[in-house]
Amino acid sequence: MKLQTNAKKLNGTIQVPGDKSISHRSIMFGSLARGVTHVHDILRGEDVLSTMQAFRDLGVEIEDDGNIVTVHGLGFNGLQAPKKPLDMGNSGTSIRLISGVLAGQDFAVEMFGDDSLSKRPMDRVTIPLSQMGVEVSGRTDRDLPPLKMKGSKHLKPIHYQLPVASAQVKSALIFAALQADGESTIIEKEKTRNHTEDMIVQFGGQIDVKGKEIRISGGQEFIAQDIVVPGDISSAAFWLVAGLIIPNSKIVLKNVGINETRTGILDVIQAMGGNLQLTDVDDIAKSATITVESSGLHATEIAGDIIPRLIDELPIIALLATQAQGDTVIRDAEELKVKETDRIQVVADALNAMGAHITPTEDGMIIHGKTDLHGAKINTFGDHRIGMMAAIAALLVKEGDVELERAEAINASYPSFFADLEALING
Ligand code: SPQ
Repeated sequence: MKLQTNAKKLNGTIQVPGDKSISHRSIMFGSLARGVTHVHDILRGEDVLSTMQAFRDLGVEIEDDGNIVTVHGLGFNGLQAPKKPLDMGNSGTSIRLISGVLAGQDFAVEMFGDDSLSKRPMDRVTIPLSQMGVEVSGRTDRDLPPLKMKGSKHLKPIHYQLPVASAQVKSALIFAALQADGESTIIEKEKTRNHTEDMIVQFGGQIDVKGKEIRISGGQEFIAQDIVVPGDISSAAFWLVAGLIIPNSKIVLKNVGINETRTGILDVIQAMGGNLQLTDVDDIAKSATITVESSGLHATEIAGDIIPRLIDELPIIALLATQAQGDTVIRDAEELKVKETDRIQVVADALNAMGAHITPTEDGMIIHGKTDLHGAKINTFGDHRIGMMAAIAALLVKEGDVELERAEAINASYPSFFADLEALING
């Protein structure tokens, strides 16, 4: 599709869709709880729809009246063997977390996904799950999908130090540990998003978290809940950056999730001199209104334990850095290589094609700012965040067209993205 270029300003108030990580988990915990869970403001992006369909295929009744999603939980013992392979679409969260759920079920399943998911390594979950007694294998030595697995009703507890900073691996092991015979210990490499841990407590379960060490007992039961999903800061990130880099702009983002394991982008914006304000802060719901205005920006360094707090925002932060004075350095972000695309290479290639000066490195990139951007042909390669990053970059382009191939990838996390963009352009 042809993207809108040369925006004069962006103005208005946006409610971004529900948090993707919390939406996935609300379906999972709702299915595993006893009773009826209601989920308000869920994200109806394709990734979450994959999780919903997978649990329907496992026998869970899930209704959606367009407003509230109702999950009729079956408990850990009520899931049924699916009649066909489970389709995880584009969603790494679905396949990895559901592997942990199915680790404790004694039926055979197969899980597959699209071309992008079929290139993502699953060995990070299959290795520890095998140690717990699960039979699981994929393609090649990295266990690429499709995954074939057969869990066990007698899972061994695990004591495992994560070799990667990954909330998906941590969460898969937590779901397995919840069904194991005894207490498991999981030690994180870096602290990552903690929505799974939060939701265990919310659903009446027990988990002991001390810094990077998590202890969890098997044989727990959950009680159905009412969940309200806050707006996704990873979706809000596109408007935060757009508001900062497009002249004469002011964007107000209502009810955005500000769980501290996700707010690294706010720290980066402040470090770069961006004009950003938080109001209506709700400490219980962990949400706030965030307002940004066009700003002069300077380069910064992004590395270390902040990386997991902004991992999915790095593509759009790279664009932000192209509009900042000086060299922005991103390090310790090698995990970007195993996302929906190799986000180091694909981000650098896309923005360089538009005139940016980005040097990709082994674990990040160096962005030499500030540069003007021009027209180009960009391919998402099936990665929603590359598509949205390109759409925001195009707004800066004064000469030439920006053509986006495979733009439909954006539906994974933000189906109303272009409607919100139009509202801000006309605002
Ligand atoms: O679900 P998927 O495809 O892996 O989605 C991404 C994204 O950009 O939306 C990553 F590509 O988000 C992950 C995130 O990077 C969602 C997630 C979660 O909900 O637990 C955790 C992170 O992944 P990881 O590999 O660091 O655990």
